[in-house]
Amino acid sequence: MPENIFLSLLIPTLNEEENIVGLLERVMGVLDNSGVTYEVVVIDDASVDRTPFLAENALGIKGKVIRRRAVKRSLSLSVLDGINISGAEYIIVIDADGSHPPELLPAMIRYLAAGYELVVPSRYVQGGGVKNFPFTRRLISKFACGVGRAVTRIKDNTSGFFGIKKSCLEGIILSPQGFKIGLEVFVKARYRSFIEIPYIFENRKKGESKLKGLVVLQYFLQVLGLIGYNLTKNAG
Ligand SMILES: Nc1nc2c(ncn2[C@@H]2O[C@H](COP(=O)(O)OP(=O)(O)OP(=O)(O)O)[C@@H](O)[C@H]2O)c(=O)[nH]1
Ligand SMILES: [Mg+2]
Repeated sequence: MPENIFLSLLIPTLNEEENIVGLLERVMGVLDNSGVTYEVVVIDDASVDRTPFLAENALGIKGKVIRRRAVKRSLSLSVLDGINISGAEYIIVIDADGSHPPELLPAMIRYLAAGYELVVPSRYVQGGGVKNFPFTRRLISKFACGVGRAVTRIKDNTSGFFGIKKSCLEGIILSPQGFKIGLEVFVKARYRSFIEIPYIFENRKKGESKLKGLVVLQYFLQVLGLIGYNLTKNAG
């Protein structure tokens, strides 16, 4: 494992008190054994439960919690806050609900260190898949990723699990409406190489799902916005 790597691991949270401590313990266990220098940044969007408090306790000196107090919650802007305060060369973003296995972090770091500027764990490349994911969610996910292919070559483009060289993000403007932060980054960031690596996504076991009807509608608006973005970029 490369040792001269400095990594910021960003974890956006909203009411994840049932998941955050277990996830942080897994994350820190994996990263402590990996030999990289790292900080964990939890970006909490005014959770109404004990998430930020539990995260601070679990992290100790290994990271920090940003407590957002914005008028409107925003997953994209939360991740952007994390990127902005990070001093690291590499960023990895991971969900707090346990759907994304932290055990994949060393492989992601190895690919970043080998020169891939974007690394995306993927359900939709050979060897990848989902576990305990209801049939309707599977369909929605596949359909949404298919739609996302209109704006990016990344197959698992609705995921919030990715690693990127921070310099590829300089100057990019993320949409505050974008719930699918990965898609925003896959379309807007300036990376010269990427790789998707297979993994098994596991449906959240605890805590409330935020996937409501409105989110699906927002997603289609987000894709339309990104089609417009690509057209303007290509024309300019
Ligand atoms: N900071 C911040 N984090 C959020 C917000 N909404 C969701 N999150 C976090 O972002 C990650 C992804 O959200 P999820 O609710 O898991 O979204 P999902 O995976 O599409 O759907 P479910 O797992 O079914 O809920 C989790 O770590 C959430 O706690 C938000 O508005 N602000
Ligand atoms: Mg989830």
